[in-house]
Amino acid sequence: MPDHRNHHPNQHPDHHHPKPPVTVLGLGAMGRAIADAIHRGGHPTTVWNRTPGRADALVAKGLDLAPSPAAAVAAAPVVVVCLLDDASVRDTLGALGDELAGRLVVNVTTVTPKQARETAAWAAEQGIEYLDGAIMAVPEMIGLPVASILYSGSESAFTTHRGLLELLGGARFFGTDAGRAALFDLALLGSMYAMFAGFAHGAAMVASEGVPAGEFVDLAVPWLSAMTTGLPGHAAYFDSGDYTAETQSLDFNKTAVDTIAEASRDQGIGTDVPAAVQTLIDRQVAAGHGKESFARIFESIRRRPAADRVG
Ligand code: FVH
Repeated sequence: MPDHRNHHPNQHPDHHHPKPPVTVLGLGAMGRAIADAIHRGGHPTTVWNRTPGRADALVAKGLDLAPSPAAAVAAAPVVVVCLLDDASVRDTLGALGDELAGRLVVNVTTVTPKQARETAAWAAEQGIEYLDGAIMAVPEMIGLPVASILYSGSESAFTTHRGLLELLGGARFFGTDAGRAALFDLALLGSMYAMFAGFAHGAAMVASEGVPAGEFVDLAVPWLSAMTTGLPGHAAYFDSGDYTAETQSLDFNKTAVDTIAEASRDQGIGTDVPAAVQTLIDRQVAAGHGKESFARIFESIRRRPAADRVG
């Protein structure tokens, strides 16, 4: 686990131990937070952004603005890339193979595991050291211990530059397969989006009778928090493949979720969220697993469903 004992978000440069220069490509909300944290950590920091003007506040703090990606790359041995998506990374880095050769690229743009692996393979061909990063934080959290960033790819880069990486938040290495951090990133984000969709559905249900979400949330937070204590039990089912139900069978939960869908229709709201859960349950029930645990919905997801195949 990262060690934050010597870390403070407002670190200032130590002139006795100068830190290596760092370049940050991309000054969206996240790129700006990253560049600022790195600069506060004492690294001479050069930035570039496609659209001019987004660097003004950083330049006022002493960061250097490069006129082009090539000039930005030339300014530092470590290049942090924080762009919108994989396409923008390709747009920006694609023509910079020669300039980037011999440097380290830390790509914290959200990408798929496949895209991360492809970028890592491209980097290896160009003689670029590559570390893929997945940010589990919003910009306001960058530089604070509560921020968590997952890395995979070059282990030596992770080890050598750990101090730099920990300026952004907790840093955890997931192995030399560059796609691994992205895998965990999107798995966590997927869990989060489903939870938020569930909350939105609940809020819509009470809103149908004039209850504000601000009132509903007071009940939802402790309820959902309590329910997360069941996750390790679900994980045990998933890992063992033994779905013998002690309580809460699929049949039992089918009744509950069907009732939620019916109530949603009665209240005049959409049923997309419970419908998704109904689909997962129904596929298992149809295959004869109704007496097994609700956790068996994992089997409806873990292999891409063919219309005629379950379990
Ligand atoms: N912001 C957040 O809360 C999330 C937290 C989790 C991780 N994400 C990921 O971080 C990446 C950057 O996010 P961001 O918040 O900085 O995003 P934007 O503010 O929208 O800035 C996008 C930057 O990308 C530049 N850009 C877009 N397309 C191109 C392109 N074709 N060529 C060069 N640059 C491009 C854009 O430039 P501009 O529009 O200002 O010219 C911004 O610098 C992202 O992967 C999140 O998923 C953040």
